[in-house]
Amino acid sequence: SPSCPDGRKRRVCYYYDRGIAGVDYGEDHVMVPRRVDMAHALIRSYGLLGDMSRLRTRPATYDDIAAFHDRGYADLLGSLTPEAFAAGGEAELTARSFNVGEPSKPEDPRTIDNPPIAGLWDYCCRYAGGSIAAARALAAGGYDIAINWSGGMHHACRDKASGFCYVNDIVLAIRELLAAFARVVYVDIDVHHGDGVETAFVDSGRVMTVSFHQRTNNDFFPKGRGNLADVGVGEGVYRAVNVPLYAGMDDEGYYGLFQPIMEKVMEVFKPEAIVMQCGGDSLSGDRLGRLNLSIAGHARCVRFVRSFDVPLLLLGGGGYTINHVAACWCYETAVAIGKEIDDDIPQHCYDSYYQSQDYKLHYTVKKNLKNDNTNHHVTQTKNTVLRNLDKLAA
Ligand code: V1S
Ligand code: CA
Ligand code: ZN
Repeated sequence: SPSCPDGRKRRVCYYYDRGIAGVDYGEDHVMVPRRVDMAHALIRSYGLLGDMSRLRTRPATYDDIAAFHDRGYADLLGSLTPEAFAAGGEAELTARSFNVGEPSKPEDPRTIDNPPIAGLWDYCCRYAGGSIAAARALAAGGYDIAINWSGGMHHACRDKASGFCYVNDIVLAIRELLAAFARVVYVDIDVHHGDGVETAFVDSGRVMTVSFHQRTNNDFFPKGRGNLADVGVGEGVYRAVNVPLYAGMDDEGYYGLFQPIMEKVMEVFKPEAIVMQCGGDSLSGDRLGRLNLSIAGHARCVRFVRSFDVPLLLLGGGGYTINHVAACWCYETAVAIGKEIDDDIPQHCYDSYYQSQDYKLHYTVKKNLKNDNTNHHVTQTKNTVLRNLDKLAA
């Protein structure tokens, strides 16, 4: 069984660029890049840095980014400052045309999805640089698993920002992997649909994208994307997999879909590398997501993917209850290494953030949250996805 009974260690490399921690989306914004610094501090305090190679990241270059993104959009990202945006005129208009600062003035300017943040280009180059370097390390064959918790910005499009994402580091990393591997699977457990990545490879026969995501009244972000019936086009038919879920989904129901679907994906597509976006907003108690996964349930998916022993790139993504996210990514780092870690959080610089979870890594999930996923919905969804995947079987 691929449920990882081997206990075998993997060669793991880990990327963390301190320059990301201080990035500020704005006081009221839900995206807090400091959560990655919190995860890093936790990883260090558990002594996990000794079990991986921490490799230096080099910020992505303009050409790295322009390998996927529109040059006009890259130029905007490279030149925009909050001051120029605030001054109005050409800079503001151009930024808005690329969905930076929203296409039109929102009622409340404090809640712009993609604000014109200070140090925008530097931020993009740093998180994308980590994912590109991680992909290159896997492609070179020296490592089994590469980790960049600052990456996973799955909504960014070729020529516009979307959903807090400016540069799509995942697309850039997959393109690097395609230089060395024939087929790549992308699996996305962020609570939101991985629309930017699906769109980039929707007609590709070499990349299969799989997203599990929340759906509520058809207006959960990104609206209209990730329907069960969206299966890819042309060469990519049946190589886009979408698993919409309703609010309240628990560990058991989630894994009951994840396990058979990923097993079938591996069987029919036979990828040579896997990229997993581990967005922490699918965890119970998230500020945006309404699923009810525990850290153990989230990490069980990572453990299952790891068990196939295919070169694996682990990325971050969403996650808006920052103590939960940092605990989750620390635990998943231990899973990647193949090491058990104590539930008691060691004393470290951020330990006060974990008071509400009694200084335990595994916080308690909501007990009385209604699970809107009926058995009928779950079974129908699973059967439809498996039937589609069967069409790829030789
Ligand atoms: N849901 C949601 C949500 N909340 C916000 C938000 C909240 C506070 C702020 F200060 C700024 C923004 N934006 C949204 C969503 C975007 C979610 C992006 C998720 C990203 C990821 O986790 O998948 C990966 C990192 N935006 C919308 O719903 C769009 C609007 C439709 C409503 C909000 N306004 C600000 C823009 C338009
Ligand atoms: Ca997802
Ligand atoms: Zn998300």
